[in-house]
Amino acid sequence: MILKIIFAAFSVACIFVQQLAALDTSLGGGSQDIVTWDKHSIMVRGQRVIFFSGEFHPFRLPAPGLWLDVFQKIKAMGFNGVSFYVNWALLEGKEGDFTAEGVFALEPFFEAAKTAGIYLLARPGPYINAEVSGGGFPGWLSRLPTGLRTRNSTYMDATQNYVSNIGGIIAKAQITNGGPVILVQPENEYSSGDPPFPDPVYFRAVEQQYRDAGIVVPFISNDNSPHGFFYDQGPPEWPIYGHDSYPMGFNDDISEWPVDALPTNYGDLHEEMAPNTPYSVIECQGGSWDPWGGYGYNKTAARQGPEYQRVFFKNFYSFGVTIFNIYMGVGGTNWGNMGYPEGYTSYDYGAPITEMRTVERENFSELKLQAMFLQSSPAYATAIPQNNTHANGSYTGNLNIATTAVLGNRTNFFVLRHADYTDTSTAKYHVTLPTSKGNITIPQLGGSLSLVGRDSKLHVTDYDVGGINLLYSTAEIFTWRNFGNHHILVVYGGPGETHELAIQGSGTTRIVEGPQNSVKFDKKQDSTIMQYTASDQRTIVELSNGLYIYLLDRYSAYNYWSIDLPSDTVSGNYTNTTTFLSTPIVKAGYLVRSIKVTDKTINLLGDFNSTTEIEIIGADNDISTLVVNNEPTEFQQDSHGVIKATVNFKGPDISLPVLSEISWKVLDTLPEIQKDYDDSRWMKASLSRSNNTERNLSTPMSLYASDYGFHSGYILYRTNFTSNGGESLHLETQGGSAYGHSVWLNDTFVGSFSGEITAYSWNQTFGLPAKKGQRYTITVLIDQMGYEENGSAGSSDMKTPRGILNYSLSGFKQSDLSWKMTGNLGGESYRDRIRGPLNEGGLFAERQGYHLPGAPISSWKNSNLGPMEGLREPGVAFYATTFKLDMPTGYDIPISLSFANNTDTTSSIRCQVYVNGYQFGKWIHNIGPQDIFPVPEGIWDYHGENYLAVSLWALEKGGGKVEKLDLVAGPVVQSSYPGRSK
Ligand code: IPT
Repeated sequence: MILKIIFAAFSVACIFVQQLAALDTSLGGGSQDIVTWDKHSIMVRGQRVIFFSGEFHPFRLPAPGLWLDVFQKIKAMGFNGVSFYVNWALLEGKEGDFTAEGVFALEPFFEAAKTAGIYLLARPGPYINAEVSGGGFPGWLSRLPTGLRTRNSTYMDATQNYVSNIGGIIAKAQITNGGPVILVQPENEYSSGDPPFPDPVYFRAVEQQYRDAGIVVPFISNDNSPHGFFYDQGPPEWPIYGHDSYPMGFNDDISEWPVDALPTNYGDLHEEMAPNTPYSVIECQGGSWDPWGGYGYNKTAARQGPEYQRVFFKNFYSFGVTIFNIYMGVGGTNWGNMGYPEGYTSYDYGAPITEMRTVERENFSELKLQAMFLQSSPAYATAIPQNNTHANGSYTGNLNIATTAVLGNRTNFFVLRHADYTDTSTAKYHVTLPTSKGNITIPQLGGSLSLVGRDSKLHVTDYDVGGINLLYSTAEIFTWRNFGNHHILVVYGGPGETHELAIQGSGTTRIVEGPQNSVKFDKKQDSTIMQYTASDQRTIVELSNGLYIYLLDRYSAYNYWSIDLPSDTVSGNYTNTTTFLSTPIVKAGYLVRSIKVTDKTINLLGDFNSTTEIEIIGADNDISTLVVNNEPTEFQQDSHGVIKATVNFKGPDISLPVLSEISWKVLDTLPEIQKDYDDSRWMKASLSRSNNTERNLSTPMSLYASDYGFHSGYILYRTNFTSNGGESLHLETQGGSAYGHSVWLNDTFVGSFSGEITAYSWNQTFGLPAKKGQRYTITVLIDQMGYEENGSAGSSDMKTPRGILNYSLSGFKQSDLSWKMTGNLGGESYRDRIRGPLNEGGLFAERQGYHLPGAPISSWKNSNLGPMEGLREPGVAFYATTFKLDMPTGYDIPISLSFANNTDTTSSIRCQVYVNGYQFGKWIHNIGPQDIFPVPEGIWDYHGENYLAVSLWALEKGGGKVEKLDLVAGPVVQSSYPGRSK
């Protein structure tokens, strides 16, 4: 089957060989030799790099001063890479008008990556998916009379301005120019669509656009799953072949894992499809997006939590993956209408680093253990994954356990899991592993090993600990260090598990910490064998060859940090196993960012959320000064060289304004329903045809918002008629999942649709209280939720129109009515170049710029409680206030806006919040699930005046209010990161 697909793709390719010949022959490899690859891994200046990367979207954190903080946390997780998308819709809101300045500028992002020592994989699209409006396509593409993601020149020409500009910006940041970018992925999951899609000629043409823009580093692809697309084309060199994997699916709350979801054949497929490129997973599920009405991100994080990470990620290690990107590595925010209709404001994703940039999820700690192990194991990069067709029972004789081997020249890796990976029971086993001393059945010192439910473990044999041979270990390795004749090895196991290790060479052993009977020792195979049961009381064993072994349980191991410093002074490479493996290990708490040893001084930078005992393991014996977060700190150094100190946590004084107690101003932001409202400057719906290839018009004039250049937020329509008495109005509107609409006849409310998760469009008939002979205005307000994605190549899904699709007014012909409409001020000629093309919608207050700091609110009416006062009738109000923040320095304290209503007593309301002009939340109480909206420092001014505005649209009779609105601070971290407000 797979071969058939490959063959089909190949034959399609052959047809286009002549066209391909016309393209630049340097495709695939680029014309540089800094980043190279072979079948095992990429290499940077000849040094192998296991590219462990987390997806991070700068456009979802519009506070450039925080980017370095995020990069440092990724580095602390043991990762050396970040993959990032660029969102075209934000950079070319108007065709031909590309701009990437301010919060949209990428140069500071590149600079921060470089400072932290993070390599970048750039994924600029032009199509990105990513749960953003239109999958990253700007709204004006809706008007192209062609399918999207095709070789059609109308589409290709439309992409050219963006690709040449963004390609040029990325090109400057390539490693060949001293920047952090080492890989580029053109397009995104260009893998599905009705035949003839996916089209190899189109794919090549996109690559060519990027080559023309100056990209010389290798390309990498991301097939949506391993089909093998485009691997076998493009002489003389191929791009690296990669694919994505989301085995757990999305929006599932079930604690049961899906069956048959563990991809055990991907290693074999890789050998069949792309054996000459490193095995690469470009998006490995690291959480999940969450839809309107979804379960919320804590559930996502738990479902894709440590058990999932161990079973599914270690399965990828069993295929020898060396390019491994976790999607998402870092949560973010769909601020300013950038999200797609299925998603709400938060894009936390349940990621290891949260939307608030905290690192307290266990997902972070587990990934750190895994990444740190692989970065400490250079032998892994070249080890060969073995076919695992007969994995069940192999090496253990226990058919309930599957073992897959990755065999090196000398060092071997074995990945064990339950044969039924969903099994929740514990399996006992013995394992017989090949070693340089022959096959050894483990444990040798009695008892048995155990694999708890939904777990996976890595065992090693003949593993090099800086010149000392670890003959085998069933305990997992966190990391090791080599300091001349002083060595450290840190291992861990699940609490209560028995583990056995063998260190080659005779010699004596001594327990230097922990109960004297906690380890069984013996000598066999010319080695010291030791067995321990993992617990929260650590044991440290000293061997006479200078090796100290830290025997831990997994939860204790979470507190250990090992930092790969930003760049190697000799090669300039951002990661260097040799220097990394001679930097002291730190036991601390919340986060360690860096450790530097110069002369006799140690400088440690870390973040603390409680008073923490720290240890520095592997420092020279003559350290005279310890500086923690720039403060000289008292310490003791014990006879084994371990430095111990206490870092005190002092809770900050935080005073935040109480939003129900400060003064608010209010404005009626629906003047459109008033008699004297002047809509003469609105856009007349005058197009009798639409280029929209997704849907034919059902109205004499197009009412698709995209035809008039309105692509974000609320949209409004108005029409007039003279009544014959008691008309009924039928409307079909469309806005995407969870959207809503309200309709007025003059200033009389006639009805609403308050939204449903599965209702993308809605038909509704309204009886109008209209009196014969009188002239009326109908006003329609629609919440459009963003454009659909366009995942299927060649389709026009993103053009799915927004606005009024159809209408009829009893007793009138459709053509008797003429409509006017508006959306954001200026449409595609948007005015706010700071916050970009999507941040504003068509609400009156937005069109006046009243969401921006400096709005003339003093002339507005006073409002006692602001949005907590609310409306007694359907309508839209705009509340605003200003207040000062004076947050303590030396801490990282996220501030969120928290909405709370009692579900039973509330009618449908929709709120949007604006912080200093940035729309940072859409709260739809009757849909949910998001009530708390984090806003980053940088959007808040932590040391000055802030302008907060909240729009409140009450959709039902009786109006509505926000019952409780608060500023919430925390979690509080005493932070060594200085650069937040920049
Ligand atoms: C994959 C996309 O490439 C990525 O942009 C994002 O949308 C992700 O899904 C889901 O969060 S597409 C894959 C699920 C088929």
